[in-house]
Formats: sequence, C-alpha cells, structure tokens
Amino acid sequence: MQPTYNRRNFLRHAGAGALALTALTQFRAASQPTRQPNIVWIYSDDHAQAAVSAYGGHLAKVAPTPNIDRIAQKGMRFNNSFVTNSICGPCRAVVLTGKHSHLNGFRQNGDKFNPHQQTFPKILQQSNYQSAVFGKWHLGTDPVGFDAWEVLPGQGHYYNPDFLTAEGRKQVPGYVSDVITDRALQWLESERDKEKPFVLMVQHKAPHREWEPGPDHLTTFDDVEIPEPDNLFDDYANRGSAAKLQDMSIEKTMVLESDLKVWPDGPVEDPKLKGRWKRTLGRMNEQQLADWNAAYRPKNEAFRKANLTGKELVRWKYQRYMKDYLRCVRSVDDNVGRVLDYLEASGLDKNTVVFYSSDQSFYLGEHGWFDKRFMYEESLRTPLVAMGPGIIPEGTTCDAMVQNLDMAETFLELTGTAVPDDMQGRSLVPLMKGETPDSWRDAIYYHYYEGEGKVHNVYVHYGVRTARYKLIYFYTLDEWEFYDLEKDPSEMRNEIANPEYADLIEQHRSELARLRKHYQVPETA
Ligand code: SGN
Ligand code: CA
Repeated sequence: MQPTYNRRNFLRHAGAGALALTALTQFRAASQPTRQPNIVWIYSDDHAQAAVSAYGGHLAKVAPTPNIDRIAQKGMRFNNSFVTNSICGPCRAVVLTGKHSHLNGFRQNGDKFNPHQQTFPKILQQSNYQSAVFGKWHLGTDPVGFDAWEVLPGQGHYYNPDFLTAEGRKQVPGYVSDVITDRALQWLESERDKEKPFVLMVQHKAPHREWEPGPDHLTTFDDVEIPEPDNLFDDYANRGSAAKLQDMSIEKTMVLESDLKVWPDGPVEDPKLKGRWKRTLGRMNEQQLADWNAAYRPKNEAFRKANLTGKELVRWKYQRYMKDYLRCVRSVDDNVGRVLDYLEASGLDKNTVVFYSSDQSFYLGEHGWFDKRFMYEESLRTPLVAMGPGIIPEGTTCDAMVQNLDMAETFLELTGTAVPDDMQGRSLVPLMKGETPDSWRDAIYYHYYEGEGKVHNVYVHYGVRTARYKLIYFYTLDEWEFYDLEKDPSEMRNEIANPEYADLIEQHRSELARLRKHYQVPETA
C-alpha cells in the first residue's frame, strides 16, 4: 500500500480522539499528499453500458455522455464490470456489504435491508470519515452509517420528488437528477466538516422506467434516428424457455401511455392508468406540464395519424423509448458534470476518487427487450469508470472481471481501513493502479431470485461466467444454457446440447459448484 493511504497508522501512533484530530490537522497542513482520499460514488439506476459513450458502443455517436467520459479519460474504464444479481435493491445491498445476496439477506426488491449488519459506510464512519447519501436507496429501511442522508421513497419520482429524511418526508421542487445533485453539492459546500475526509454517495433515479425526461431535454434527439440493435426482432429460437416466457418486451409489455408518453389529450379515465398518471405527469406544476405537452402532443398526434402496426409499430416504440431513455441519461450526465466542476473549482479533485456506475445495466432493445434481471450480457454488465489523481493513471482501461461485490473492499482499501474477513469481493485498488494480481478471479457467480410470477416474469436462475463462456441454470425450469461469447456475443444460440462443447460445459458445471461452495450459497438457493 502506498504511503498516501497511511493516515490510519498515523492515527494509531498519535492516539485516539481529540489528540489524534488535532495532530491530524497539523499533519495535513504540513504535508498535503498524505491525506486520506475522499470518495464520491455516483450511482445511477438502470444505465446501460451501451449508453455510456466511453464504452464506444452503437449509441456512442448519437448520444454521447461527455461528463461520464471525463471520468474515464482522467482515469480508468472497467471493460468487464458485472453485477451479482441484476436488480436494484439487491445490487445496492451488495455494494454496501461486499457480500452476495444470500448472505446480506436482500435477495429481491421488496425485501427489507437489515440495517444492523456490517456495511462499508458504518466502518468508514468509525474511522473518522464523514458519510452522506442522497437520492435513490430502495432498501426498505432507513440508511444507517451516514452522517447525512435524504433518500427517495421506493422508486421515487422524476418531477418535484419526495424525499425521506431523518426529520420526516418532504417534497422538493424540480427535476430529480438536478435536485439530488443540488443536495449533494450543498452538503459538500456548506454542511460537511471540512476537517474530515468523506464518502459521498450521489444516487440517481434516472434513467429508470418510466424514463421521464427533464425540462432541459424534452426535445433532445427529436431529429435523430437511434440505431437499432441487430436482434430487436429476436424470435428466441435456439434458446430455452425463460427467454420466451419473460414479460419485458418493447412489443408487448410497454405501456403506451406511461412508458411511451402517448397520454390522451383530455382527462385520464382508465382506472388502471390513473395511478401511473398520478406518479408521473400528475406531479408536475402548471409550467412543467405545459412544457411537457408542448413537446409531446404534436409528436403523439403524428403517431396516431400514422396508424402503425406490426414491425413498424415496434420500431416506433423503440425510437420513443430510446429517445426518452437517452434524454434521462443526458440529465444524469449534465449533473455528473456539475459534480466534477465543483470538485475542480474547490480543489477537492486533487484528493478525491470519483466513481460512476449504475446498479445494473439494461436492455436497450436487444432481444426485443427493456428491463434487466437476466444473466445475459446486457444486464449482467454494468458501467464502471473511476478517476483519482495519484492513484489511477489517466486514460487507462482494465479487462479483469470485476463485480459490484468488490466496491466495499475497494472503498476500505482506498481509505486505508482494514477489510473485514467476511466480505466476499476483492479490492480493485491494485487494478486501479494498473496491476492485475496473478490470483485475480477468472470466473464470476451470478444469482437472480425475483422469479416467475413477479414483475417481468423472469425465471430464477444462477450461473457462472468465465472470460469466454457462460453457463446458466434456470432451476425451477430445470433448464441449462451455455453460450460461447466469442462466437456468439449476443447470446442467440444455446449450445447446451452441442457435443462440441461437452467438455467445456462439464468444466463450467464444476466451476459453478466450486463457486457456490466458495461463496457459501445454501443448497436450497
Ligand atoms: C418497477 C418497474 C419495473 C422494474 C422494477 C424494478 N415498473 O416495478 O419495470 O423492473 O420497478 O426496477 S414501473 O412501471 O413501475 O416503472 S428496479 O430498478 O428498482 O430494480
Ligand atoms: Ca435499477
């Protein structure tokens, strides 16, 4: 470990409490570079890797994310960043605890996070860090381990969002991505104790369904044609049952009014839609609603007149979906820029490690889908970029397989804090410095629990991914799938019955069994 992280030892020598703090202040003043770094974790909701232009995917040119890319340019892009269980609450619980879902107890949305368990913010708080979280939380119990917190209730709202605070619930005017960022900047500027290092979690709601763009981007992309993925019209031939049984297709699942914004011009009569109206357009003030209607009504009128059917209708839905999604991304990116600008202007950038990631990635029409959940590539991955002067060399990339499971240990190592033995990830700090330890993992474990009968009807499954292959077991269907990601990167051909792969499949079955044992997965889950 570099001496720059050594304040912990220093504290130990100086003694605890007030003495240590005074000594620390003097120590810092005398020798700036030895400070413990601050951490800013910017975490969005459902932001697909393909919609971060630093990854250079098919959307990079039409919908760039210049501010997120600034982080990658000044630091590192993780090319193989994966999640353990591609759904919101579980991913957040994994980041906080550094443990798989079966150990942290949060397997699916709707579970309640046990706030008495060990988390990295609690540990950092005990080692003189200040901690704050603003924005999406979605763990069912109040945040613990934070000096300051204001979080969205459940999924939260895009317009004039409500927040849960230690003092109760309040509504804040504005657009959610701006409001969350305002709150974080206010804490940085005038609420934190400037003598202490900090960890700040800025957690966006966007670009989550129902993809409501902010007032600055209502007509962004109006004149742009968004490129379609090759498998927008996937028929799920050569696949197992799970891909056919899902309910997350652009064609069949999307709601014309709330998802695609084709609301009636008059009052909403349908009782099923009234709730959706109330939590979306129904929250807007007069001006916000007027701007919204001015942007959408003429386009909706043209859509109604066109009377589209079949593939043309799917294509239209895809365009509307993607434009709204990317508009939401644009606001997130603008707000990442505001945070980076503040860090630069305040000089904090010199001693702050900034991460950008999302709870999980998302289908942007691949396989005809939106949403996530499956262990297929688009939702197994998640964007991860990080910058930190003196720690991460500029403009670098990393191909090692990393997971959200690694974040807690990364934050602890960065801050020079001891890592508890029961965390299950691995610190990314060596990778961030450009070294890949020989012992780095060559396989990851995945397990999705929010199964059939729940929203989007994705069957429970677990599996293993190695550098080139993926084995998935849909255990309630008793169906296995095996993909060769080099020959078939879009996972259109399940090779499980192909004798050419028999040996590899066997090796992956053993590896899966080994990982389940290693991570202490109960037999029944
Ligand atoms: C809501 C969404 C679903 C989404 C889940 C979980 N429906 O139920 O599409 O999969 O949240 O998302 S919506 O019509 O209410 O938007 S997660 O990001 O919180 O896991
Ligand atoms: Ca999510």
